[in-house]
Amino acid sequence: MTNSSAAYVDGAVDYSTNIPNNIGLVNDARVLKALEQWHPGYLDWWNQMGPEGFQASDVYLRTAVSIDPKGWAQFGYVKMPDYRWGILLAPQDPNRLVNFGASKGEKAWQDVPGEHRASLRRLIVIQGDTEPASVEQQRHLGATAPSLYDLRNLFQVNVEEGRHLWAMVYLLQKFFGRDGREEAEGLLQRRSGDPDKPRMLGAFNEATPDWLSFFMFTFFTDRDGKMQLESLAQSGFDPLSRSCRFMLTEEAHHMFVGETGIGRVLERTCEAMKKAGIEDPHDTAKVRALGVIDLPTIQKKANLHFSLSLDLFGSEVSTNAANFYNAGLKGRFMETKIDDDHVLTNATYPVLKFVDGQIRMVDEPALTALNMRLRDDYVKDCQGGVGRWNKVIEKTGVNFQLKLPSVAFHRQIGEFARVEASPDGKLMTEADWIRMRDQWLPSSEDGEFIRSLMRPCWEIGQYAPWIAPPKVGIDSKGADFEYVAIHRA
Ligand code: BYC
Ligand code: FE
Ligand code: FE
Repeated sequence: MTNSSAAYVDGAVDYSTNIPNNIGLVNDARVLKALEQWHPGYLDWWNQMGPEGFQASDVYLRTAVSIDPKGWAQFGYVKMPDYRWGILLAPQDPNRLVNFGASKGEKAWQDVPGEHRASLRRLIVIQGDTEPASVEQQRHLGATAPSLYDLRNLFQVNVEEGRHLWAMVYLLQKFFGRDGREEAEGLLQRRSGDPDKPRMLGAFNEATPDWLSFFMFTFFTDRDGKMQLESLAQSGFDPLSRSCRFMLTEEAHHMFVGETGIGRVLERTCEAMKKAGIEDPHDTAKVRALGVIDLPTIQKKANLHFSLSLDLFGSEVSTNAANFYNAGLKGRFMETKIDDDHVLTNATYPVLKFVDGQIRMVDEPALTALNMRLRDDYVKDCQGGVGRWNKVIEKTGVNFQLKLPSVAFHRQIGEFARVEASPDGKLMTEADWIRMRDQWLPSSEDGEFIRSLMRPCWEIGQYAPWIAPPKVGIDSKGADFEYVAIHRA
């Protein structure tokens, strides 16, 4: 950490201004002032819409103190409203180029190219909008946390999503003048689920009613965040790229919370079944009587959150996506590792479509198929995690496997928005689908059962009976560390 002089060590975070940063904000009076003016509104938003009831608690949080991957985090007790949200960008590479699209080979842009201003602003605003939305969706969960460890992880995710909002607001304030300031204001005005001023993307207006949903959300929806950030990290607009690259280092923890959260639920359920001698995972009444979440209900939650997250990729065939790529604004997952011309004007990509009453693969121009391509990469990434969950089940000897549903199942956006399909991809009439709905998605009865288990467990080292303790704690602490010192507001 540096002292309050104007100089700052590259990579280290300057805490001398109100807004911690590693970009020499102290020398950029205009942007510093704009951010300082935005700051109180942000804190109002946090106090109103952030985690309910724990603002006075001491939370064992990680704060970024450097962008060096080996030493960027510092742990300590913080009251959330005092968290040092700041602006952190990955280091600049002076030789970086635009790596794809019509401007491929140019030096990466340090400023916004005039002709791409509107597209870029839109991408940044949409990205920015999801961050506070997720905090709003999760704000009631503290009251039913299954342990102090989980409570702390929830709050860590929440403060970092808050920081991701800061990351996008910085770009708006620095590069988009007056309309950037208006958009930054708008990001504090919209509210998840509010019919009059909803958040921009569908999944971010859904409820996160319980901890099973929270874990599924951080597994499936934060993973969309990862894929989108990876694509934006390829951007020819270098400040966006650098910003997203740092955000990705934080994203890894969010997905860890989701994956291990569900893994611990599976472990607990399977152990309880084994101990009680229940062989049939579908005997839900017996399993539920043990006070654990039956595996078919976990599958239904996965079906719901996977399908909601698939909608976040937009239409399979999209001229927006083609334009973003062509303009050098948003690339593909692992763009620079792909062996092709990175222009794609002559390439095709197979897209799953609904044609003549059937689901079929159709070759489309690769440029317009970029959303489909990113979604394919996403599905592969999800598949890996589901495989790891199935290993947890297998190890206990219970005979059950979780499966990702078909991409045609339960969709609101794109090719499959107008058809009904089962989780294994069979097309069906709407009436049949409605009849089967509660077999495939959480029913109100499932919701009530889960809610009945959601009792807070706030004693140090204690875990709610429906979830196993973690194998390791945070920052080399044990499962019995006091991760949150609760002082109720
Ligand atoms: N809901 O050509 P289309 C994260 C709109 S998550 C509502 O099909 P496009 C996080 C679309 O805006 C990552 N509207 O799609 C996770 C367009 O409207 P206009 C967030 C939708 O534009 C957890 C129209 O439909 N980041 O970070 O190619 C916790 C036609 O669009 C939806 C990004 O998404 C929808 N689901 O792609 C915290 C990256 N889908 O223009 C955080 C930035 C589409 O006709 N965003 N529409 O008015 C993008 O790259 C693109 O906007 C999208 C959509 C991929 C979202
Ligand atoms: Fe985020
Ligand atoms: Fe996240």
